[in-house]
Amino acid sequence: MRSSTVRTADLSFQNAANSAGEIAPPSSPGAAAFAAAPAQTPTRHLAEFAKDVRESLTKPGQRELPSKYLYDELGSALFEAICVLPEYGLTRADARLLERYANEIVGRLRSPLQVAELGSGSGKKTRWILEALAQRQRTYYYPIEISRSALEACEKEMGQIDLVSVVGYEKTYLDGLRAVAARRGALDHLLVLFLGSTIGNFDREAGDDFLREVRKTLRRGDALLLGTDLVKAVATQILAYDDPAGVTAAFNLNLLSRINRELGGDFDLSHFRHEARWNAAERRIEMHLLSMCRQNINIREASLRFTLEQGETIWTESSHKYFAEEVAGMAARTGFTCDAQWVDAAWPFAQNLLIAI
Ligand code: AVJ
Repeated sequence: MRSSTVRTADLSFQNAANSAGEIAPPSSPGAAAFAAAPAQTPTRHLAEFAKDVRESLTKPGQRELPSKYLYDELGSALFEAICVLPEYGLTRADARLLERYANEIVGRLRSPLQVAELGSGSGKKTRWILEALAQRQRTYYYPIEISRSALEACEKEMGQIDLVSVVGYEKTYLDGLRAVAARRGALDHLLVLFLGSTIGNFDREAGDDFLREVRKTLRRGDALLLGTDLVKAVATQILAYDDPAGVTAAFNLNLLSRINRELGGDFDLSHFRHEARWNAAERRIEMHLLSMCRQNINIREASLRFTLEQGETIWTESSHKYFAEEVAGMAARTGFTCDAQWVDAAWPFAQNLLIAI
């Protein structure tokens, strides 16, 4: 049987959604699956963006911007480009492990199994898991993604796999996961995918909190496949986040252009430089935007004016790196057990299969 995924921008279908902007997955094989309507209006999105920008840029001490705002349409495209950089081995290691061990991973889980993915991106590497699973059962796949362009690409790609039905959720991770978990049948097990070391964007403590929240949405025996980039030589890690072609610099600087575009900011990008730092104490790469001179900034829609000193930075992202051995502890602290771990030899990266206990 063919998969039956339909994506529509037709407003009449969005009207069929409930107030939370969700549409129920198809109840019978062959029924059409529709992606969720946007959960928020553009104005609400903008008001929240403005508030987040104002709060993070006026933090005492180190100014910041939330990394989730790196991923507008251009930012998502630049991230896709980062993933094919020779210096950024992370995504290829992630994909290699999934390609190589998909059958083994899926073999450890019980049917009937539904799959949800947090921050699916374009979802290319997820194909290996879905294909392995579709060999034994019809599979419902729920990508959860705040970037609409990435979600659309993912739905298009995964909807082509036989016996896989895709229902996208344009929502934050936990809201999306709660919606997916609430709708499944009494006997359905859930596999949650959190790939690409996206967990690394959280501080270690916030990462634990997040895993606990994920656990709350799950039943005992449900699974979380967690991708973690491992600690490696510092020079290798720096190059991965400061590539000579300047793609990561463009990705970082685009956050300032996004603020200019969407919030009426007046950042002059030529007065900033991209910086990638290794923070050894926290075991993380930090991306910063370094102010090259003393400059006044005005962001109209955030009602914000401030002065950046020469040499001052805006901290835009953290990418925590892990020891393979520390994942079992993360699992134990958050209501899981680490059932299995697969590590890539060429680029130290681990897939960890966590089971809810
Ligand atoms: C998508 C968050 C895993 O931290 O490595 C890549 C994002 N930032 N290059 C990462 C990113 C700069 C990436 N994650």
